[in-house]
Amino acid sequence: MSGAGATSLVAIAGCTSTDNEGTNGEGDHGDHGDGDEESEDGFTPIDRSIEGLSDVQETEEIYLEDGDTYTLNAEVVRHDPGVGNEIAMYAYNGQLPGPTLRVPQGSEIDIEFVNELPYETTVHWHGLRLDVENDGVPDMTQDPIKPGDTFEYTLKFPDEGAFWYHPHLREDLQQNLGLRGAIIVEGPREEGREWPREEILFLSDLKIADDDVYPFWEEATNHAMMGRFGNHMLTNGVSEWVTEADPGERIRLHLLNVANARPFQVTAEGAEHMELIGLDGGFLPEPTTLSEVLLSPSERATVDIVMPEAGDVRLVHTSPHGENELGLVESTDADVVDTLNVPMEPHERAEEDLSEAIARSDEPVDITWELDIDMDHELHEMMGMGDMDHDDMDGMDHGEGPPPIEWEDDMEDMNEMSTNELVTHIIRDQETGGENMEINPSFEHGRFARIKIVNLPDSEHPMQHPIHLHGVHFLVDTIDGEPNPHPSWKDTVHVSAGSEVVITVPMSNPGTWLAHCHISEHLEADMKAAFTVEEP
Ligand SMILES: [Cu+2]
Repeated sequence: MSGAGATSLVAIAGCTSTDNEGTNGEGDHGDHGDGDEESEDGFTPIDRSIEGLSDVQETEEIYLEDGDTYTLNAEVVRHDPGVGNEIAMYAYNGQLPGPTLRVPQGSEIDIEFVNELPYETTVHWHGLRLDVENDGVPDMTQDPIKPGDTFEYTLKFPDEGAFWYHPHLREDLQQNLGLRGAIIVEGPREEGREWPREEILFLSDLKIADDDVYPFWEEATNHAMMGRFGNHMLTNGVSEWVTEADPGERIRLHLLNVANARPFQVTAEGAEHMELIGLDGGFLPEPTTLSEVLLSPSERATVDIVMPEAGDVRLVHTSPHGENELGLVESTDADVVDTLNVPMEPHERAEEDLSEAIARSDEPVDITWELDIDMDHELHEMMGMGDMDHDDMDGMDHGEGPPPIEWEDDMEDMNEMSTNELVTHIIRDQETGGENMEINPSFEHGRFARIKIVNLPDSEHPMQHPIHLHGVHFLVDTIDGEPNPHPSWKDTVHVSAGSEVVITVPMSNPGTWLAHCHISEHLEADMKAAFTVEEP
């Protein structure tokens, strides 16, 4: 799957620094070699040396049982993600994606985490309703883990489904460079029912320039306005992901959007059909046949595809800007198998689980959050716009409100220079006017809170925001006043520009938790609030 074993390396242009500290990427990251240039604003590029790094490894499936301890590290590896030369990437246990953890529902597992990156990090266990001290939020639930230090996480898995883990410190660079892994929580499975073969697909992108990633600065996050959109699409860290299946075979795909900013809209061209089974951590009461599935950053979908009697299936990202191939399922020469009428593992449990939240649809909203942006005057000056009315800015004058989704970065220069020092993304409590970490409403344990999220259509740069709540799961109740056609427990809700959604959140897990936008650069630009679930 990777460039492992390649004998010739293409040196990164101008990079002459060496790492004498061994193979794990630790070392003096103050030495950037002669060729690394500061940005115009004096920011330092991160170390991109590949000297002495180990090759990336294949992703392993790790089966864990209740009470097990597993050791996980984060390190720098060398890998060609399909750009034609090896570059420095970040990996959990040397693997990209990191090891897949398969665990039984209801179990408890310890993770001994070792930070072998040259930077501080933490690990967030996305979607798990675990105890708050294990949630991995720096300066909130734990101190940042320094290079060389360890941290022990205790994970709990009350819910069946597909979850994931990723860094929660400089996520814009650490996750983008490869830190992500899947957690599959397996519930009880019924005798005589089929569970199809599963494939886990991490969808992401990289912004490549001059044979390496476009620079990341140590001191600040660039692309803070829109997020970093890549120009290379990656599935499981490679640009040409391929598998094989028999004609008529049913394959269960866990699709995870782990990009910084890009929304993916996935179709399965050539498939007999595609069924939506679940979203984020949850299952739908009934599978739904559909032609495409939209995933904002950190959202997941579990879909079944059924292979045609003849021919391959192409997994494609489609947007108004065109198509990108994400993967290929090649047909074998085997006889056609009929999986269309085989009884599948049922999820009646999902309906029962969700019914109490669905029944709250008529209840009033408890709090309303507005999504907004504040751009520094300096950014306007830099673009030569002075005090120009922002309605006149290129790409923002649409007459009938903003486009609901920004599919690509069509203001690249301005986006790149908008650091998180110049742009603040805002969650604002409509009632109190409190913004970002000034917000921390408290809820009684067991209460079903109703939160409305309004993505202001007339902000200075309206765009979609995927809002993620830690520690709890929720039902997306309505989207622009209409009932959600795909009810499921979720942990992230995509809110289009100019849209409003209402979510119903069972306040099930005591602690003070983060709620934030999962566009990595928006998180770095302060787009986060807290909420508290009281002790029972
Ligand atoms: Cu955002």
